[in-house]
Amino acid sequence: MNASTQHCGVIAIVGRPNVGKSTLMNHLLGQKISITSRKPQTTRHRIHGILTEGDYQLVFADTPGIHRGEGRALNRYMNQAAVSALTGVDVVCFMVDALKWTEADDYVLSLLAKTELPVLLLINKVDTVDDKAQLLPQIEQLSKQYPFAGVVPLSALRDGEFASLLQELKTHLPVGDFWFDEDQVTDRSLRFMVAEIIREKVVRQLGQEIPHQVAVEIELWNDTPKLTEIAASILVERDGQKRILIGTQGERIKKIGIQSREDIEKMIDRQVMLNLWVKVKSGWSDNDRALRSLGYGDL
Ligand SMILES: Nc1nc2c(ncn2[C@@H]2O[C@H](COP(=O)(O)OP(=O)(O)OP(=O)(O)O)[C@@H](O)[C@H]2O)c(=O)[nH]1
Ligand SMILES: [Mg+2]
Repeated sequence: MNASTQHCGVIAIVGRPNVGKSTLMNHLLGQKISITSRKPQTTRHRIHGILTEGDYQLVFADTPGIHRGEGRALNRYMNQAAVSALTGVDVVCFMVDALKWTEADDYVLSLLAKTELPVLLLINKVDTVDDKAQLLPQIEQLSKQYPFAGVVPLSALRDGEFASLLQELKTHLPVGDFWFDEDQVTDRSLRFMVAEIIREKVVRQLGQEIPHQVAVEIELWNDTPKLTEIAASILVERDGQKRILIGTQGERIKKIGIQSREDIEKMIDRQVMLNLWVKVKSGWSDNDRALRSLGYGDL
């Protein structure tokens, strides 16, 4: 391909927790790259999803939901990962929920105001709004608060509605060689993706019982001719959390194992033997060293 016609750039998707950022990235890519759940603060790392269409390579950066409050080291890490995602990008998608504006949205907007980047306002979850005319006053009001480069109402869950968004994003991509192979969909390793799949199942299984104090560490990865053998530890903070995670007669951890294995098999397209262990490692989520050893160091 002639390099001079190629366009490539980074699009950061930012917003408060739970507005649908990871859902949008996954649906744009037609593949699950970033884990999602009904609970806020699901995404912890910045994750790149890569979409190559013709002469355009769009590198999306999904980010942890930005929230105020410093709290534990993990929270600081997550906010930092999201805010640092604003450097070196070409355009920002600021995502909000069509029905709910909170102080956290104000906070994100105040951070964006400090940058000079073009910002598209994405009003997500419009499928939850019966009367679409309701959106107009909100759009008008927000447009007064910030000079958005564009406003796009959408539903991240609905495929096939992204043409105008992609069109708009492409206008902001600079001319330049592709950074990634055309068939590459993420910059993260398989190991990372597997750990994230397991964490997703944990977060989804646990309801509100355990706050987000769960981390996953891959202990073993062995490709044999027939199958891939994987062993992973699920780290929790306390004994009580370990009991909850294991469940009565190991029922819950078994479910987490089955669901994770099914997703991992789909992703790597091979048979998988998955062994999960639950370990108590108290204080990991507020300990900078422990966080680094779990891969939370590389912003
Ligand atoms: N009804 C509806 N629900 C949506 C839509 N997009 C996302 N959701 C739901 O909103 C919830 C949160 O979605 P996520 O993609 O995990 O949100 P996020 O912004 O990545 O959240 P954090 O990673 O915690 O910052 C999930 O239950 C999604 O299914 C949408 O367009 N319509
Ligand atoms: Mg997310």
